[in-house]
Amino acid sequence: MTDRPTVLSGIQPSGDLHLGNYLGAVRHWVAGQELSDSLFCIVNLHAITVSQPPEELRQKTVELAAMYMACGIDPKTSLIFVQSEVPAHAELAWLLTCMTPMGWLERMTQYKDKTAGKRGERLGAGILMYPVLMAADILLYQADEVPVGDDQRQHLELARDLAMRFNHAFGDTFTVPTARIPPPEAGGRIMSLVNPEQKMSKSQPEGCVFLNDPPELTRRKIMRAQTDSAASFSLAQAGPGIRNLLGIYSGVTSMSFADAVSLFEGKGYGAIKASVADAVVAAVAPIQEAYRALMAEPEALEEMLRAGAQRARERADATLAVAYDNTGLLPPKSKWQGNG
Ligand code: ATP
Ligand code: LTN
Repeated sequence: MTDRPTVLSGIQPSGDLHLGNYLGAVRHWVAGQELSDSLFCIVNLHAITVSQPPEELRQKTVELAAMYMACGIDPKTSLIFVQSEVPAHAELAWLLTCMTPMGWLERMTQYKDKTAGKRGERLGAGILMYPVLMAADILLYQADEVPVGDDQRQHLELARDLAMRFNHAFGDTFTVPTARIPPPEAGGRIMSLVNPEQKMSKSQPEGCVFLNDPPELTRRKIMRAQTDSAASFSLAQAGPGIRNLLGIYSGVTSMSFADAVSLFEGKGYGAIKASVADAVVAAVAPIQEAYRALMAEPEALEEMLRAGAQRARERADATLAVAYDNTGLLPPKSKWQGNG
């Protein structure tokens, strides 16, 4: 037992990491890891709520592990593991599923957005159950804090509600987690470069800067970013596109948003975009270099993930055993077979 908070978060291996993922989540994981007991999961069971080509899913899973490390997650300090390698996630998800009112899930904004205008026959039920699996990820490790982007706020509320509901029904079992969400202009909500009214999202790759994009492509995307038609920047009149670029600048340079505003006040949009592009290219260069080095040693990555899964299983199984017991289920197999 330590007095450091337990921190858990995860990203789906459903595409490449983009600036939104980095500034909204991963950067904060890195900054906090020394002061916490941190676990970072690659949530491949979440990724299959929409169909994924198997070979691509396998590849993206390993790539995401390398990207976590390239961004600065140190596997000696933090635990990095793949969700499907810890069966307790799916097992606890079932227990929680049985006590989740369907209405809670149907009210989730992300569920409503992702299913809008689509016919039920064509949608896997995983898309509805998704936040329950996410709650299982968090509650299994008794996480105190969950650092995520602003889009995950509602899912975190659900995880808290489920922890309290379970504790109330079956006795104290789970820590009630707290969301750690950066303010929108400090990276909590990075917007799409082609449509600054929408968040930067892997499902709209044309609006993303991916951490692995070559420098020329990053520059081109930022220079073409959608902004209002003002000639020069003034905060009072600034539209969402230029504010987003300043948010990105402040994120990658670690300058406060207010200081970035002072720096660019009165400057032309072309010059601002060029500065933002330079800052992004400079920030991702060391990440890209580290990523290439890590991907050149796949055996080391596999070993790191194997060791991570082993440690995660031990921790998750301990919580699952208590949850089973409190629910009146016989203890899970690992308990009556020793640690097998
Ligand atoms: P995407 O929409 O890009 O597929 P997602 O939210 O569906 O992303 P993940 O890729 O698993 O799923 O998100 C990983 C983390 O990145 C989460 O903590 C999420 O809140 C954060 N995140 C995703 N997009 C943004 C964004 N545009 N701005 C800030 N944080 C973001
Ligand atoms: N739903 C999250 C990914 C996710 C997650 C988690 C984040 C799955 N399990 C546990 C934090 C903690 C998303 O970003 N789409």
